[in-house]
Amino acid sequence: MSDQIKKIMVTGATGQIGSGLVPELRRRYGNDSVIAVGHRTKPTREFLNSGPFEFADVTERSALEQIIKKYDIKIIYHLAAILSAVGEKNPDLIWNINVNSLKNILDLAKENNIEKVFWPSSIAVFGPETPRDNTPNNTIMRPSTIYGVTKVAGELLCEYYVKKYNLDIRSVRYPGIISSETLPGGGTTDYAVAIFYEAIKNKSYTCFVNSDTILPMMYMPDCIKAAVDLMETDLNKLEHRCFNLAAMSFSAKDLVEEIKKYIPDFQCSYQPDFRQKIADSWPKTIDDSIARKEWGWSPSYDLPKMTEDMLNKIREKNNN
Ligand code: AKB
Repeated sequence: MSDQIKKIMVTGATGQIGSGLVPELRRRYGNDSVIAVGHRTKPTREFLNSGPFEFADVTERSALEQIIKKYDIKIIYHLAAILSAVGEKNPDLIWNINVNSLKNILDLAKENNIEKVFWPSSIAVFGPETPRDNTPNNTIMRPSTIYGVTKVAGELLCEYYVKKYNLDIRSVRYPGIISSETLPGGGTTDYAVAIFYEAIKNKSYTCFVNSDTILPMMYMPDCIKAAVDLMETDLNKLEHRCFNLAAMSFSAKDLVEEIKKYIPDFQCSYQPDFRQKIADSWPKTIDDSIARKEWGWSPSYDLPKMTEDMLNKIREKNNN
């Protein structure tokens, strides 16, 4: 059976990445082949009408199992997750969602002959002891956030299931994701999305990290491309299963300057909060040469191209 007609389940389907990935998977493999699974966020009518949607809590294994059996799922994108800033405020919740739900998915994958699993890791696996410039794929992973701890635990869990049960699990370490469609919820890199909405609406923004804070970021089309391309790569080509990804790195100040090219009277002030410490513990730039070599990863958007597209898309949305 080709991947084209295999049934795909996407958890976290109404979240930031899911909202972009589900339509792309439906476009590629057919609407009925992609089963979107969401929990709290109510899907839009457009989302509901474009293909199957199931409500389920990813921490309830039996609910997921029912969906897997009902649709004869063969491929899973497990995107449901809590991000860094919310995680710091609710460690029990983040452990339950990020680690226990992943274990549910991996156990179900083992028991139900799931052929491939995609699970997003993050640059948050790195910490203050990791080299911050050109951070290598294989390096010190001692994060100082609970979010980072759940991502390291997740990576190790995936590695264990690959080795012990011969599962095909693939993963990327996403940087901050910038998208015009859905707002992120509770991450440290969220300022790089909120700033666009505020620049258009109010011409001013108060940023919660310092102006010289540099972080790795990626625009949504590249984020989606990475997931799909990695999942479509022949397994024999992959020596690694978890990959650093880079697209662009910029400081908050660089982003402000870029936005000012389109909105010259935009003003940004800086009031760092607890998220500054998290940002300071993460890499500034990422070495993604292994992803480039093993599966041809190459991003399409840099800071200027992303900024122009974000402003156009948000303005279009506001006019509709
Ligand atoms: C966050 O800020 O928590 C996320 C991430 C870098 O994983 N965007």
